Amino acid sequence: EGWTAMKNEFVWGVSSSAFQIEGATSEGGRGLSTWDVYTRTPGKILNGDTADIACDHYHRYREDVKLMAELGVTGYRFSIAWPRIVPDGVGAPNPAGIAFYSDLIDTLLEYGIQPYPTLYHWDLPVINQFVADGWLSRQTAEAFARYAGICFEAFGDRVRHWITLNESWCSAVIGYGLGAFPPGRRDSEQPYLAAHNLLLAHAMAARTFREGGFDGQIGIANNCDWREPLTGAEADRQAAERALQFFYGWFTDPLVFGEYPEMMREKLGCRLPEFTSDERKFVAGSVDFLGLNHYTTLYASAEPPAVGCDIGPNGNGGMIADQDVFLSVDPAWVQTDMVWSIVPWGLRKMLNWVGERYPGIPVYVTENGCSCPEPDVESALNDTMRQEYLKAYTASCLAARDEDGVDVRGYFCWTLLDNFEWTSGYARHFGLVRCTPSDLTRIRKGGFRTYRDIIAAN
Ligand code: GCO
Repeated sequence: EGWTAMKNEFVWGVSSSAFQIEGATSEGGRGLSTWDVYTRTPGKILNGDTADIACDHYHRYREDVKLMAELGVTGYRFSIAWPRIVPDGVGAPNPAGIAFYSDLIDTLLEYGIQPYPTLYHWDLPVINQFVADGWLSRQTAEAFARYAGICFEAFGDRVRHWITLNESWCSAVIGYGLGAFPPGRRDSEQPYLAAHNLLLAHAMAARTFREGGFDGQIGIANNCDWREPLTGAEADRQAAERALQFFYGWFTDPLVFGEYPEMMREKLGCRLPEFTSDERKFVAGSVDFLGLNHYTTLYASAEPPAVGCDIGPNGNGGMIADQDVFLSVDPAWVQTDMVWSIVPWGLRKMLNWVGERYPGIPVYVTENGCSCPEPDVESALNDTMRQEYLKAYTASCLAARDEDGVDVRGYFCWTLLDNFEWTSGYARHFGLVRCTPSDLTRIRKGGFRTYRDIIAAN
C-alpha cells in the first residue's frame, strides 16, 4: 500500500546547473573552477563566450523561483558549485557560498518546490586539477566526499533528494578522451581511470551521507541516449546492448552490483581498473535512486550501415573506439539545433532498459529538453519544435511508467532559462524562458506554456 502511494507521487520539475546560470563568478568568495580557466583559453568556447554573467541567477534567483512556481513544478534540480562552498577545493568552507544555497533552498520550499541538488556539475575547483590531476587522482574523490559532507551538514535538514555527480560519462570521455572539456586530454586509458575515481567519489559521498544518519535519499544523474539495433540481426542487437553497457551501464552497474558491466569487462579486460574488495562493499548498493539525462537516439550496428547516414564507428556523442559499434541516424528523423534527432519512443525504451537492468531502484528523468534555433525574441515565442518535443517526450516517459510499469518517479525538463551551453556558449537555446547575458529580462516562450499545461494535466 505504501509502495502504491509512493508510486503515485510523480515529480514534475526543471533542471539546471550552477556554472551555466549563476554568473557572479568572482562574487561571494567563490573560487576558480576548471571551467573558468577553460572558458578563458582562446578557441575553446564558441564566440569566446564566458559564464561570468550567464543568467545572473546568483542575484535573480528569487525571480527565477517565482517563474518555476508559475510553471507549477514541484521539484527543482540545480547544482551546487563546489568552488562556492569550498573555494580552494580542499580547505575551509565559505559561509557566503553556504548562505546563497541556503536562501535558494528556503525560497524553493516557500513555494512548495522540493530541492534536488546535484553536488558536482563539472565545475571542479582548479586546485584539484592542478595539484591532484583532477579525476585521475583518488585524492579528488576524497576531497569531493569531504565537500559533500559539508553540504549534507549545511542543507541536510531541508533536502530529501541528493544527486552526487552529473553525467560522469561526459566528465570522463569528453574531458579525458576527446579533449573537448577540461582538462582537455586525448587519451585512450585516462577515461577509465577518471571514471573509476568518479564512481569512488560518488560512493564515498554516499557512505558519508548514510553514516551521518541524514534523512533522505542519494542518487546519481547519468546520461544515456537510446541505442536501437539497426536490424533484427543478433549481431546488431548485441551491438546496441554493448553501446548501452558502455554508456549508462559503465556508471551505474558498479553502484548497484559493485562491478563494471560484463560486456565492458569482456572487451577491456585488465584495461579496466578494479575495485578492491573493501571498496566493492561501499560502492555496491550506493544509490537509492537513479537519474537519467536523455536527449536522443541513434541506431547501433555491428557493421557500417548500408543505408542511412553512418556517423562513424565512434560517431556522435564521441563514443570511444573500444566498444566496436557503428552508430547512425534515420535520415527521416527531425533534428534539433544540437543536431540531436527527435525520437520520443527512445525515452520509453531507455526507461524500460534501466528498469529491467536495475530492478527495485526508482528512476527519475533528471534531464530532457530541446534546443531550437532562436536568433530573436520572435522565434523564441514560436518555439514549435520545443513544444512538440516536450509533449511527445513527456508522453513517452508516462507510457513507460503507466503502461510498462517502470518505477519512474519524476521528469525534470532541461531547462528553465537559456544559458551557457558549455563549449557552444550562448549559441544554443534550451530554455523555457529566454534570457541572454546582454538582456537578462526573462521572456516566457511558447514552450513555457506547453510545459505548464502538461504539468497541470498530469
Ligand atoms: C549536463 C548537460 C547540460 C546541458 C544539456 C544540454 O551535463 O547535464 O550537459 O549541462 O546543458 O544536456 O546539452
